[in-house]
Amino acid sequence: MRFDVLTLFPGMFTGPLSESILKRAIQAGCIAVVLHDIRAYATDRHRTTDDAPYGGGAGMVMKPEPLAACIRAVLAMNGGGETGHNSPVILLTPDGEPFTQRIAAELATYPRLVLVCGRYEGVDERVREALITRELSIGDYVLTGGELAAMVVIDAVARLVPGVIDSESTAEESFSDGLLEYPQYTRPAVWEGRAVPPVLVSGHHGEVAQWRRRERLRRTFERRPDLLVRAALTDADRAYLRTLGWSDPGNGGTGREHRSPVE
Ligand code: 6GU
Repeated sequence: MRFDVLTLFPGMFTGPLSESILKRAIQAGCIAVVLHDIRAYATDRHRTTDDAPYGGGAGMVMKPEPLAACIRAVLAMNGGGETGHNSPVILLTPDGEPFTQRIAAELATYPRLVLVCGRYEGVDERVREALITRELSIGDYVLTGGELAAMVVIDAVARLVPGVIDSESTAEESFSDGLLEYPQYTRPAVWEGRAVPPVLVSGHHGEVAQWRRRERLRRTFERRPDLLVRAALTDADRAYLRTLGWSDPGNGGTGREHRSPVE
């Protein structure tokens, strides 16, 4: 899988891509990250990439011409196959669609993603209309630019690409089934007076599995009760959650408050 990243600050990516799992994934050829400096597509003497907003106001807006030229040049580059045609062109922007594990899994099915990092107070709206196919935000807070958000998307998508990490790790994890993870322990059995839960050293695999399931349910109920509406719950899960004080919304997991009898 290939990620083309369009940015005014390509240096922001070199650190995260040079360590650990992403470094190895690149070395192994599982993923490629190609950085494109938008400033290289500016044609004036000062290589200008931003300008004042029409109508006035604070900050600067990314000019359409260099960004459009960069996007078009990148789409015309052939990554050694049919990768150029249906690649999503994704703008990272705080007013985008909230990025989720579901979207990461969907993006991991493409051979190539084009990630456009917005800077300044924004990108000229006409470039968004003409060339951007999707807009993503990584949460309800404001970053200085889309670079760190693009890096988050690359990380979340890359680990779903076959061969990047052990597939056992992604199959059962948080958000795939809508529950948070159970707590983890390793040696020593007692650390600073705190013992590991005895069930984990009991050797009873069935009891370990039940304990872990219940810990996932308890954590999700305590920390992210909003996730329980869409989680895949069994009758036993619901019974356990009720012992914790949870009341089943009873809407069939549709997330709707009310359901008319004829539906
Ligand atoms: Cl994608 N960009 C910026 N600048 N800020 C953000 C964001 C993106 N997602 C959350 N905050």
